[in-house]
Amino acid sequence: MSLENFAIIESTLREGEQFANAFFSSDQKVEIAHLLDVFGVEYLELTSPAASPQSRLDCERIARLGLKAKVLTHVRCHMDDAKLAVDTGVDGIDVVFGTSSYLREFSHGKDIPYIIDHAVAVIEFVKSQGLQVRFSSEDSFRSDLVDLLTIYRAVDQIGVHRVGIADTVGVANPRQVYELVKTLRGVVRCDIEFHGHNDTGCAVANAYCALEAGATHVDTSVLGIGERNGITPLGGLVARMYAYDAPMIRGRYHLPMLREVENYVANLVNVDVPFNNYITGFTAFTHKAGIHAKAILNNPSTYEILDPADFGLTRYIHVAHRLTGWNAIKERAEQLQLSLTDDEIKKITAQIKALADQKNLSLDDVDVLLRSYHSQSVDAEDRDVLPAL
Ligand code: HCA
Ligand code: CU
Repeated sequence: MSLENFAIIESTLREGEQFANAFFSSDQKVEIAHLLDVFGVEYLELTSPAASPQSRLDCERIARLGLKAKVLTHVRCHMDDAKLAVDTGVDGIDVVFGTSSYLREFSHGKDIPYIIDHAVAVIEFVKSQGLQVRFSSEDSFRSDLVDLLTIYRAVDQIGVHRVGIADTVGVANPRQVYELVKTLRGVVRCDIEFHGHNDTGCAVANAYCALEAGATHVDTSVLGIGERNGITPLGGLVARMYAYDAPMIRGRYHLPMLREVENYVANLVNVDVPFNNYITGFTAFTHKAGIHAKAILNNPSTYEILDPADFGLTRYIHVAHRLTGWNAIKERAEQLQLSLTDDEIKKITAQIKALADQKNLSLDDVDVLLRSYHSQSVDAEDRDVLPAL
């Protein structure tokens, strides 16, 4: 079943290059490729060698790195581009054609028999060179279903390795993705890839539903960077799949690398990792309300489906606010190695809540209170044991 056998096609070096702020030097591309390879993605997809002379050189360079990940490049469904791509030494070629009525009318103006003829010629050529080949239709969700299935059936019959469904404009919802992939699963024998844009925030859910319906490959990019607001983010897909089967994801990927590759890419494209980012956002493992903090201290699974330690991260219990509880304050006192009775902790907690009603407290404010309470109680004990002078 695909949910266990899925593979990631990491497209930061192709779709990600289409992000507004992206410019990757050759060395930076190599570094991204290495980081993603150590993380363990199964495929890397690179910008077409037809895009520019440097893009061609970069394809050749990355294809020669000897990475564990298979290296793919992404080209239009043209024989000239396919020849250029084969010559770069990559492991496989992803070809794409626009099949939607919009693209057929306003972009390339080609009809379905023309698309099939070209696809068949390009696929047969790439296969004859001993490379893997995938055929995908741009804007699949606004393509006519009969057209789409006719094209996919034709390319499947000549032995394409994968067909791709692309939600180019981010219009699809999870149920539509499920239905289209399920229908396609009944028509082709080859693998099925899903590429989803995130314009309406469905890219992770759509990718997951594609896998549930029988897709085998999902396209991602680091932090989701790509055209407009991008595609399924690598971290988001990993979080989703971890929630499905944590041991499988822990076994397959070197999870602590996620933050490193995200920070590296964020810095290159001049963006901050969002506060609410999957896994690595700065509040992703912060617990605040007293009830949450108490339960988390007893058993982290109460409010965490992802274990931060698996990603080389730590949880944080936010104690300095009016929603706090005495269990959280007690934990803080223990961290500071201040021994206070439960009654004392409860009194301090009440004081913290009263103060936090007046102003935004810092952890320092809490620590000062805990320390001064502690030293008062130690003084009091000393007075009790010392003989009065
Ligand atoms: C684009 C092309 C693409 C290709 C996806 C694919 C898309 O519009 O830039 O090859 O499956 O979103 O359709 O990224
Ligand atoms: Cu895209």
